[in-house]
Order: sequence, then C-alpha cells, then structure tokens
Amino acid sequence: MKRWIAFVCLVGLVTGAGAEDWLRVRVEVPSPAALDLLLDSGLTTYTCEPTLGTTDMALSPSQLPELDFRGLRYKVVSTLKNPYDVPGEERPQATDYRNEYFTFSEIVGFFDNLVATRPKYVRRVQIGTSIQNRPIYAYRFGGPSVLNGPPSKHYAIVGLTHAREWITGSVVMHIGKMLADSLASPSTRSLVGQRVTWIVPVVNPDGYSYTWTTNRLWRKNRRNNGGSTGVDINRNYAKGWGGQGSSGSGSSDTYRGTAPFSEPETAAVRDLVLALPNFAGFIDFHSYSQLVLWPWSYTTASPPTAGQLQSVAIALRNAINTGGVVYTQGQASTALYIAAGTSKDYVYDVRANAPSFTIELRDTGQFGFELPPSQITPTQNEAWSAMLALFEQVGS
Ligand code: 0X9
Ligand code: ZN
Repeated sequence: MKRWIAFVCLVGLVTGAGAEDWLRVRVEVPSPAALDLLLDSGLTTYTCEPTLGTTDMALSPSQLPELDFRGLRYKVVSTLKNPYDVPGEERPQATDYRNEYFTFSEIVGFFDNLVATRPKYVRRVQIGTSIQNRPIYAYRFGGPSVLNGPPSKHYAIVGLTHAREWITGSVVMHIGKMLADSLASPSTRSLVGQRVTWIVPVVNPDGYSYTWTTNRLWRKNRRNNGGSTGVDINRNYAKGWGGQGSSGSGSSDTYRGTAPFSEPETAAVRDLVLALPNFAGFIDFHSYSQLVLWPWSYTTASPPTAGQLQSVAIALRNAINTGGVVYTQGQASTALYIAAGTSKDYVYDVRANAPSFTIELRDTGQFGFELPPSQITPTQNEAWSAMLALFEQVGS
C-alpha cells in the first residue's frame, strides 16, 4: 500500500490544549485496506460512520505516531476531554433521570422501582449474565388482563448495547416510565392497549460500567480475547455474521467474536426475542446520527418487506420530527454503511419480517457520544414519540 506522509494540522490548537486533552483526529480513508488498517489498530473510533472518505478517531497525543506508522494521513479537528477522566460509579447518587445520566446500578434501581410501584403492570426477568457476572435484565410492561384476553402483540426494546452511547439508557428508562404510567391510568391505557413491551435497558452491563469507571469511549463488551479486549455485540448476531462491516481482529471496535452468539449479551437478547409470542416489533437504540434505520444492514439488497419497513420508518421519523429536531430514515446498509451481524437483521429475519429498527439518537456529531445532560429530556421525548408511532403503525 502506498505510504503517505502524515499531515498534521495543529494550528492554534496545541497552544490552548491542557496536558490532559485528547484529540479528535480526522483520518483519510481512501481504500477498504486503509479502513481495515485503521479499525484493526485498536485505536478508539469517534464516529458512527467509520467509512471510506474520512473517519474520526479519539486519540491521545501520544497515539498519533500509530497513524504515522500505518501511513495514514490525518488532521486534528478539535480537542476532546480525556476519556479516562471518568466520574466513577461511586459519585453521589443521581436522582433525576430526565436530566442526569444513571450508572448501571441506578438504571436497575430505576426499573426495579417501577416493578415495586406498579407490580400489576411491570415485571422483571433475568435473561442472562454478563462475562463479569452482572445480571442482564428484561422488564415486561403489560396489563394483567392480557393473560386472559386475545393474544397480545409483543415488542422488544433494547438499550446500551454500545457502552458509550449513554443517551440510549436514558431513553429506555423514559419509555419504561411512560409505559408503566400509561398502563396504570385508565385515561391513557388505550395508548398501549393490549400490547406487551419488553425492555432490556442495559444489554452490555460490563462495557457500560467500564465507561463510568475507566474509559468513557468504550464501545464493546469486556470479553478477554487473549491480547485484546471486547466483542462488538452488534456484530455478534447470526444474520450475515462474519461479513462486510465487521472485523475478525480482537482489537477492532467492530470485532465480531469467535462465532455468532458467542457472547452472553447477544445470546440473552436472542433468547428473549425467540421466546415472545406474536412478535410485532423491535427497536435497538444507539447513538448518534439522528437516523431511523431498517434492514438490511449486512447487504445492500432490498429486504422482502422494504415498502412496509420504509413506511413505518417514515411514520417514526415524522413522529420524532414534530419535536423540531430532524431525523432521517433509510435502509441501514445504504443510508449508513454495511454492517454484518447486527441485531435488527437477526430479529427481522428470525421473527417473520417483524418491523425491526435501529434508531440512532442525537446528535449529529457536535457532542457525539457525550451528549450534554440538557439534551436528555428532549431526546427521551423523541424516543417516546417513536414508540407510540410504532404501536400505531403495527396496530393492535
Ligand atoms: O455500527 C453500529 O452498530 C450502529 N452504529 S453505532 O455508531 N451506534 O455503532 C449502526 C448499526 C446499523 N446498521 C448499519 N449501519 N448497517
Ligand atoms: Zn451503537
């Protein structure tokens, strides 16, 4: 491969930077080989779209030579907070889920409190255990009447697959709260109707804890790969596993693992989705990019029900956009990039083409994964609008 001379644009930057500052570095990616070189480097990605063209990375100044060494051209576009400068999980307990990010145990406490206050409508089931022995919980939201009534439609909603995408934990908490409140009040019960919604608030508890204790920008789980750490849970599902947009290298942020469902987190979501009767819809929340994405991810070929997926996605997007912030929709592989082994492809495939989406929440890159707490409430409202639109589209 042609070796470029690194071009560093540090003008006016280094002067203002503190000793602890990290750098947002835009790397030129002219070829698939260069993209592999970059992703397999084990350096931290700082973008939702590691694609040909340019890709942003989060690097300490001391890591810049690693790009030089690989012959990758780049420029520094801004400084970043040192991702190793983390709050720790022992900070004073958060109380306001509308305006503060919650740790793993706070999120569990929040959902357990919904179970305690609305026992008729909310139930908890442990669907798996992480590598570091943390529980993976799913919470069931539905009226008790559904036990005797007509077969209800079942939905699954998951958050915090990617550890650093903190806003996804906030939105699933809000959806849970709104579902519980809606079910418990006769005036709003019709919003939810006979439906049963299962929420897995934290698919990746080990990775999420690690973003609080050690590295704010960690994405994967904490699997010991022998010399590297972590499997990308959203490359570990069976559909298209091993294909384009996933890596066989343990150090990559998109490492697919040794086999489909090699990871307990992925297997837990699979088992839940396979167990639900009358499966009617799936949303996997991610950030960032403000996109409603539908299958396929693993191929640019059209899915069998493309027309239906697109019209549901348009309804979700329209519902979100009434709040004023603009999301767009599209088939994941063409609107974003090809990614093999993702959740929504698997769920769509295995559950008879049930509408399945990845929703990439705010923002479009200004703050990225570190969305300011002031944007938690409006983003939660957007997600709840999308949820209601999905219910409406699928029908009761
Ligand atoms: O790459 C992913 O897993 C998702 N983006 S993220 O930045 N949150 O990691 C997107 C998955 C959706 N599918 C495709 N982009 N093909
Ligand atoms: Zn993600």
